[in-house]
Amino acid sequence: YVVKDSPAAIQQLVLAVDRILTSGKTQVLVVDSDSESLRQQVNLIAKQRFQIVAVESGAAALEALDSRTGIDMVVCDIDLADMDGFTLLSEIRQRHGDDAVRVVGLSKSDDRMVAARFLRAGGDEYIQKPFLVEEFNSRIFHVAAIQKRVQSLHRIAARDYLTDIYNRRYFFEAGPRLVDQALRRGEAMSIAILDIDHFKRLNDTYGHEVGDVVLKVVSSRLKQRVGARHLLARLGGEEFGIIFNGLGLVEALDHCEHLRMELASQPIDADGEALTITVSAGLAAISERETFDNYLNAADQFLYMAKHAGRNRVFS
Ligand code: GH3
Ligand code: MG
Ligand code: MG
Ligand code: MG
Repeated sequence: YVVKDSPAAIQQLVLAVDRILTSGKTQVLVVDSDSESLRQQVNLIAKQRFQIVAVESGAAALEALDSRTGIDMVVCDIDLADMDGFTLLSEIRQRHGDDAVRVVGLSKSDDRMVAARFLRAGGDEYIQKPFLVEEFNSRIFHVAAIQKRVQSLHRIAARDYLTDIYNRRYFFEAGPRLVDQALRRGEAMSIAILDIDHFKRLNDTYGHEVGDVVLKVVSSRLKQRVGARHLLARLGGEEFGIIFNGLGLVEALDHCEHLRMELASQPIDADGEALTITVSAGLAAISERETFDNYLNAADQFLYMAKHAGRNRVFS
């Protein structure tokens, strides 16, 4: 950000910095039906500079998790007014999977089996009330650190090493889920495969390293153009997959045509050379209940036809 000498610009900068700081913070959902106890935990966790959402029931906790993305950790009393912590825990795991949030249970129960049962049920930590502040802080901090590592491993596992866009594994994992969801909601969706034309020739002429630069530049241009609403992945080599959320065939075709023309019209600066590259693409829209693989195969066949028709074109 460039700060010009104006209050509005400075205000904008402050907001941006705040957003960046907030986004990096661990978000904790604190659940306790005893408002005094809730307040105590919120105060302690706030001192660790975490962002907090506090609720007094299991139902509210589930709602908060459904509607707010970014909650990293749930700290819940096991004896809630509307449901017990075991039910809450299993609901969380069922709805959000094992890795989305860490769950810490608290209880003033003197049943010494509670901790064992909670951990066995998939909880990440258990804290006996009343607790030492030092112990509470340390356990919360420890669990937050584990969750940061889980998230960072997830991120790495989903990315392509060379280009840092999504990888093949993530594409094939997310694809069927997105298709199902779109069909269920009656929303449009299209799937494209893009392939750089004569990429082998480029490698042979300029070397593999220049080829890698081209892959990075093409990826970053595609990423910028495609945007966060859709899913872009490198499927392998010089081949990319795009899932266009909410776009039917006509709109997605228009989008792909723009991508194709833009890539063809902006040479890539690599190793002092201005390299003009083109791409071919195949596109299929989802229509009835078929599998993700079927749509992908259809897109692949259109790609094949685009190549045979002379490349630098989109077929659907
Ligand atoms: P077409 O227009 O039919 O797609 O021809 P093409 O040459 O682009 O396709 P082909 O499948 O024959 O060649 C793809 C080449 O991509 C071959 C391979 O060496 C190269 N390649 C695959 N992965 C990488 C990579 O990570 N970096 C570089 N530089 N090249 C790669
Ligand atoms: Mg090929
Ligand atoms: Mg190619
Ligand atoms: Mg290829």
